[in-house]
Amino acid sequence: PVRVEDDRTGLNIETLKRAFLDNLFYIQGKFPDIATQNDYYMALAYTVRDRLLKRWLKTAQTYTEQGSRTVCYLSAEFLLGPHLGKNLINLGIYDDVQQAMEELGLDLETLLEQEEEPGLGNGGLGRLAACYLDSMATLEIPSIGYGIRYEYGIFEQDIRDGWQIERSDKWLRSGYPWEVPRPEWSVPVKIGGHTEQYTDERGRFRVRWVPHHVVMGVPHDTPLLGYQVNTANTLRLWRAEAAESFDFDAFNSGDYVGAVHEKMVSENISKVLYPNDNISQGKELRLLQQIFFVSCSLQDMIRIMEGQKIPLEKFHEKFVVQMNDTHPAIAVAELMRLLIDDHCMTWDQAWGITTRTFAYTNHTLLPEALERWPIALFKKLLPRHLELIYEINQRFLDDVRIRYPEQPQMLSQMSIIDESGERYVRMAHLACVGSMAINGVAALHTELLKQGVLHDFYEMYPKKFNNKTNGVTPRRFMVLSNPRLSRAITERIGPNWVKHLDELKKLESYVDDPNFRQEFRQIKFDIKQELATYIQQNYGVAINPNSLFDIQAKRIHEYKRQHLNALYIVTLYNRIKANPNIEITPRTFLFGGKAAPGYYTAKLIIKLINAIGDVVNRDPDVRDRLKVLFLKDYSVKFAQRIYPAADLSEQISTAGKEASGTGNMKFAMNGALTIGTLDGANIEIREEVGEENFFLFGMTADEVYARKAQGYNPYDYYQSNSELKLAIDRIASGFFSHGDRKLFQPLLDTLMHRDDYMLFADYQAYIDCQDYVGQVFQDVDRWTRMTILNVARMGKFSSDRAIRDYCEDFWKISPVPIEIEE
Ligand code: 26M
Repeated sequence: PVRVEDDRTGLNIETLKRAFLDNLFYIQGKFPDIATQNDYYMALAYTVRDRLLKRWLKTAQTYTEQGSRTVCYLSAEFLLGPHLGKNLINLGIYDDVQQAMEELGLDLETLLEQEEEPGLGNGGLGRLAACYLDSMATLEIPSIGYGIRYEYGIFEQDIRDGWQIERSDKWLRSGYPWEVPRPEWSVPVKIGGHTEQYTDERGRFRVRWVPHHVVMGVPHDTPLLGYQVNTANTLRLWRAEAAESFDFDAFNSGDYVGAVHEKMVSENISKVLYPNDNISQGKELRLLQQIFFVSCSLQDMIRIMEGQKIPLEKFHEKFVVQMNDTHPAIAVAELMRLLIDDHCMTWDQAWGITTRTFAYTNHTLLPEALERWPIALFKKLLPRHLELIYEINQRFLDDVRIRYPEQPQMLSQMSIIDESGERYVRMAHLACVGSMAINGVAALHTELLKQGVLHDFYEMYPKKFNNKTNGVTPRRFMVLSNPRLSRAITERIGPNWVKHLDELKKLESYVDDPNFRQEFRQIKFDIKQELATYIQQNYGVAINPNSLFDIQAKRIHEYKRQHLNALYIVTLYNRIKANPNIEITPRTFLFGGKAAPGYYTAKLIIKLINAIGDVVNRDPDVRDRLKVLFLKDYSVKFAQRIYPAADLSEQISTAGKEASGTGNMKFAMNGALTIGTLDGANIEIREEVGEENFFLFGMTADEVYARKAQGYNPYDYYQSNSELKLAIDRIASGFFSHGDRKLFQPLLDTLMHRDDYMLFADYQAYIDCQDYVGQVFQDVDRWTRMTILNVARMGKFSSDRAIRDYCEDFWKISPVPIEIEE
């Protein structure tokens, strides 16, 4: 082979070193003497990218030649995390690259640290999309992820004086080696204006949409390589750009500055990720983002079909389109528009295709998160879509009328248009009507959907409903993030577990093996010590690696109840103050997570945790038995360090509120035990690991509803529970706020008089359970046994299992292996 060829594909250590130095010179334009760590990171990233390319192109070529059926995963968010380490793992060259770097006097860990992750998501929903893309590639499932290339991802979080401060996330600042722009496949997206009816040359009734303006979507592609396979699928993210010719020639000739302003407005569409998680605000720009990426993606699918000479009538045979929540649900109307207006299909033909194409995943039951758009806004931005939605709705309501002739209230309940007050388009209803399949993300969640928010749709279309319990990728969240644990596992049961996570079961036979138990404990201890060093260096707080590391890392939300955790800390502190010699298990409470910038109560919870930490960490009476830290700027990168260091995973949402949770899975896979409610996937985790290996507390979802129905009065709990009263009073007294009694009053008032998330009702159960956790932790043998069994029994929660289920049940897609001749 030619020398150049070999440098870009070869995997042996000498070649890797040569290729790396070559990229340092020709891409970064640096000699080793003057190169920064970032230059070295970039050189290595390009070296890895070169090795992805032949697999990526071969994958694309194979899919094109075979005209493979393809999953299109539509998501407003993809929270990928850093690429470099994952690609080294998936290529199987992590150790060799580590050695190559060492031989060049560099430290791979340091280079991996350089990578700025694309934070193009808020939390669970975006991260789930990323895990699913990893599993689809690993399972050799043809797939395309479609989304938005936000210029600013999720904000960077800083903590000042205990408060969250947001800084913009300039993730593209130092260059991003993992994408390839494809301007030649740009597509136009129409916005605003009006519609006109006309009769075409063949005498057919048609509608023409005359937009107010047009925005271009420019695809930026990232290859996503699977684990130990040649499959590298594509993540295609759209960047908004002004349609030059449109603005400059047709309309604004003469008004140059006006035209540039238009350009700016167009490019705003992909400027920033909305930092809300589980709350929808009905902002115009957000609706523009949705139609933008959905229209680009559907047009792209049509282009792909045309390229493969597949007739459009077979759209639903070529593609299945999975909608990640309702954020892309406008796709139902957009596909209808493309098929009818642009490709001349009849209504019935277009509807037949549409309803065989889409599937919809619901991720939340919280009413404030259900998306609805004011009709007026819809009409202004998407006049043609509104007409189509009215038509879809009318035909749908005809079916409802036939199904429920005696129940006229069903019409208003199920209508895609909410007409109870100001009129809205209900996106979940549109998604349900337009999809062949509807799923929740954990068994309980799916049941609650069927009983609650989507009950009427379940009655009408029972066969569409389906549960798909979430999963996470063991490549990133075990092999990459916890190499020592992974090696210890592989030494015992071989390497197959990485692709077949059920094989972790084989670890059960080592649960009494003193050797394995010792190694398991040692690994956890060493990782805790490393985190302790990091915390000492970055926060100046000394923490004891022998203490119980009790971690809650997730978005800050009242329903997730970080403040319940805080109440336990205050309770422990009160016990120590009352009796300084009391025996308690030393604990380190760690928190991480971002609050939506406009969510005042969530920000106050962050302040509360920091305020408690400031007092507790310095109080000599505590004698280092408690430490409380809020770790700033929680991200995928940081999550990978946190999970392996945890002893206890806090999954304490009010039952019925957390659709699934996925952090719960990542902690447990890394040998943490869970303290949790019967909510989301916790239920299934507990079922798998065994109830004796899970710390359960609190009301069930049914009990929550029943208690609310009875009339819940949190104040009664406050008055009758002395420890609870003491904890609340301590906070209210200004003890943690330099005497300021007002600071936490809004939070305490809500708790005492509303307590929507029922912290007080669960308080005692939580305290008791936490005390019990503390006791069990003292019994090292028992604890170790429990953690090993947790790891051994987590097989179900691989995203590979989830993806296989999606494939079998509604995608109807099987693997397409990619052959590469060496
Ligand atoms: C909506 C409108 C405007 C701006 C933002 C949004 C929005 C963004 C993200 C709404 C919800 C968003 O995410 C919700 C989410 O992350 N849900 C979580 O999904 C996980 C994966 O299924 C589950 O594990 C979590 O339980 C669920 O909370």
